[in-house]
Amino acid sequence: MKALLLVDIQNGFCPGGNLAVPEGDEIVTLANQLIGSGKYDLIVASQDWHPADHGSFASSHPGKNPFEIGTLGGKPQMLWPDHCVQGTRDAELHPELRTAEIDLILQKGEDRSIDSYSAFRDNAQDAHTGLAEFLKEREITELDICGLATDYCVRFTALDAVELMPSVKVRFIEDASRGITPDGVEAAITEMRAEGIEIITSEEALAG
Ligand code: VGL
Ligand code: ZN
Repeated sequence: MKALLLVDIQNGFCPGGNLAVPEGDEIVTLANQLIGSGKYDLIVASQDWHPADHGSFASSHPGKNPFEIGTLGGKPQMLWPDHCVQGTRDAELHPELRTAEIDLILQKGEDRSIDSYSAFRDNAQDAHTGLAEFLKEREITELDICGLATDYCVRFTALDAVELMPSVKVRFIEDASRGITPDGVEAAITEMRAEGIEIITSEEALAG
């Protein structure tokens, strides 16, 4: 059984959003082709879903600016602009994404005391979202992952997928993803490849 995991394809990570990823919106057409391809038995989308006072926001740290390093829960934390606040337009999935065909929309990042890049568990690798169990129950053996942002949420989601479901074949669809910085994307791809994740194009994904 094969699943597609669409990571954080939200207004907040697209141009005009609060934490815009360059060209983030350009993946929506490819994501829709993957959704409609008939290649997947199951389609899951994750959604960054923060309370307004989330601890990853620079605005929660007096004197700090976005993209500076602060601390959260005693650990270094990249401080972000306020983004994907629950119930706002910024947090909505991109309006052109074919959401009717998505089987599960999984929200993450609700706990203000910790960030959660991965769709599987928080950054302390502590609280699990239940996604691994959900995929195991549905006997998923192959998982294709794409979305935003390659260097943060996609990266940690893919690495957790191989760690938590060692028997599942995990692939990262590079052209259906975008990152915040080119260096971050390069490091993410190197790390994913080193962990056995196959780096593929959407053309390869659509071909099988
Ligand atoms: C993300 C930074 C903060 C992401 C989410 O979706 O990659 N990045 N929150
Ligand atoms: Zn976030």
